[in-house]
Amino acid sequence: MPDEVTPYADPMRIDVVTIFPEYLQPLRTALLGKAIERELLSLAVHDLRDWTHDVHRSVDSAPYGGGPGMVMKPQVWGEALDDVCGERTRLIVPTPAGEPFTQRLAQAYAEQEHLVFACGRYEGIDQRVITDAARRMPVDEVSIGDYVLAGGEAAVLVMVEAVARLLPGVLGNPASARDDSFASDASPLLEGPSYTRPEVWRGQEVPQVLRSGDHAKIARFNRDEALRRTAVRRPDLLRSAGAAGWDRRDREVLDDVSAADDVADSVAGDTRGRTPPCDSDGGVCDT
Ligand code: JD8
Repeated sequence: MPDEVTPYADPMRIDVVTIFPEYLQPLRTALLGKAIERELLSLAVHDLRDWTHDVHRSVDSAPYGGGPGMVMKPQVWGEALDDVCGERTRLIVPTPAGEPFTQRLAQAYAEQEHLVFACGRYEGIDQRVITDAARRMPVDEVSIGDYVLAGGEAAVLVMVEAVARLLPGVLGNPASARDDSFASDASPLLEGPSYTRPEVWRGQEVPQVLRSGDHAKIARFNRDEALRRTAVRRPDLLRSAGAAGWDRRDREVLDDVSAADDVADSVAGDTRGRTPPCDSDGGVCDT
């Protein structure tokens, strides 16, 4: 455990509003649970139904214009956000129709004093709740990926973990956040493969260079592995980085991959992301 970190003047405050408060309980475990205990951030989870006034505590009604499902009512959300949001609030509304959540956005959120997450369910939240809140505070409609969830809670688990690990004192070794993948345009590469003891496992040997102690060779090996993996799994990241940042060896590695790619495509079709079967001598396959 790193030496005691003096809690910062005002650690970040996070509020979450949802009709399933228990869904956010995992945020009080592991790394984030420790950070909350050490007051490096504060977390409050609110039940939206606490702002209903009818005996059925209803939060949804039929959509105008027809269509499937139900929509969450503006009045309940309006009262809830009036109580939970303040002067320094940035409101984040998860939605599949939102802007992509990225490491860059996580870094921006980690600079904020107060984040409020509004978890929708059903077909979503009446849009006037977002436009009304935007009259008083910055509001982000954000998506964590191009797939459809049943509500915003799972997205909040993802975003709060991505933000909280960037807060001062949360990670034992802050360096591990600094060289995160996606952390900045300077590092558009995916993480390469990792290995630990034993040296040989099920006939697979840890690459010798990693046991050589030659830090320059190890750094070069890790970069080559990260380049290959990124070229195969996320060529879009290489394109967005542009060729300026590649040195001669980088280009050699990337040329090999695209050459191998063309062969692979021409022979057997696309192997993206799937670990090809290891060749017979049990050596570690490079992907
Ligand atoms: C919030 C309601 C469900 C969505 C009808 C299914 C984020 N990447 C993401 N995928 N899905 C969500 C998400 C889904 C949500 C809500 C976020 C509130 N739903 C709705 C529209 C279609 N049902 C998300 N972030």
